[in-house]
Amino acid sequence: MNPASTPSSGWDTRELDRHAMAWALELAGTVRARTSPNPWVGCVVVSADGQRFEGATEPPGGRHAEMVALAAAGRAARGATLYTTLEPCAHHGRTPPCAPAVADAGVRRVVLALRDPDPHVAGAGVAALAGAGVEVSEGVLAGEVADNLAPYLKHRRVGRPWVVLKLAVTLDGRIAAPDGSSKWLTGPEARADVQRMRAESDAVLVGAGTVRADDPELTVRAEPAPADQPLRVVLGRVDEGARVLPAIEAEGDVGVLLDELGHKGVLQLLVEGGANVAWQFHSAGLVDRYVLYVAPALFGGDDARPMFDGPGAPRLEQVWRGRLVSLERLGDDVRVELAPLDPQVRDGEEA
Ligand code: AOF
Ligand code: ZN
Repeated sequence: MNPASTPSSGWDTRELDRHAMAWALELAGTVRARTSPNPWVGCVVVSADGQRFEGATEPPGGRHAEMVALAAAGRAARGATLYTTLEPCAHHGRTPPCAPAVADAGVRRVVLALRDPDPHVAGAGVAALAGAGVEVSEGVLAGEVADNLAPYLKHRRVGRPWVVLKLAVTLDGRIAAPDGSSKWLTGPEARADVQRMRAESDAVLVGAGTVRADDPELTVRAEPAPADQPLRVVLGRVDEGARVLPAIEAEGDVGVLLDELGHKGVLQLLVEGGANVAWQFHSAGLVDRYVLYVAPALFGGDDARPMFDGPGAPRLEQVWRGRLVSLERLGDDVRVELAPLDPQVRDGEEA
């Protein structure tokens, strides 16, 4: 999508709002790996005479999306409609508040997808805009934006990171050979996708057993290199000289660890195995997304390591069932993304 192709006549307001918000969401996506612990926000300003200006959140300490778009619009902001994926802020953080700046620029109408659950904002931005006489429309593409911003929303609501469990498996559900080795099960396309997910994550976690078996570095090597490498976290103790060092060596309850990582501003934690770590997170119901890279390969026996090291569902009625989020071919491998069923649905079924 680009500004020039945006139709401006023959569409009703609802369609134009959705179209401009979809574009704002695309802009947000371009800065996904560079804003944490702040949200990645996209903004489009459409002037009264149909000119379009864009903005996306700058790295922490930099300008918010609305300020970038307003600066691009200059005087054309007067009488314009401003589309933003997240409610403009109303507080002084590292940067001055957006909502008063939007009103001062003479914007006539603000269209937003979601309110900002950060306790510093939480409706104060909408109130400031409405108080200054700016018309506010909420909820446009709310579902799409909520999916995109899920790690940020969870962090601000419950104080814990969004947990992605990533495992590379053979088609017979095994993640490592009997000797524990597991490198290079999947091909280059799948490994590039892991690099992308690492770049989007603020912390990467593995078990000490995986460190001993594979000696991983757990860094982002994809270009462009991120400003900050993700924090490296190991469950258990690591031998001196391991390539993963320096790392946080954690012990004890993983729920407490999530609270601690949330406190450090970790919005997304990528859990990369092995089987015992996967079991700890899965059995405690702490995984928000399961990403499995399935290789067209079979260990072909019962001695290779399974995905989960620990007791599973004892009876068929207790089998874990998820929702298929996406299914994609990556080279010779298949990427499967699953989400836990909506808690309300699970509660409903149990009732
Ligand atoms: C917006 N637009 O693009 C973003 C917002 O320390 P600061 O000043 O950068 O403020 C960070 C907070 O601002 C962050 O916790 C979130 O509530 C909001 N982020 N707000 O209006 C943006 N990234
Ligand atoms: Zn702001």
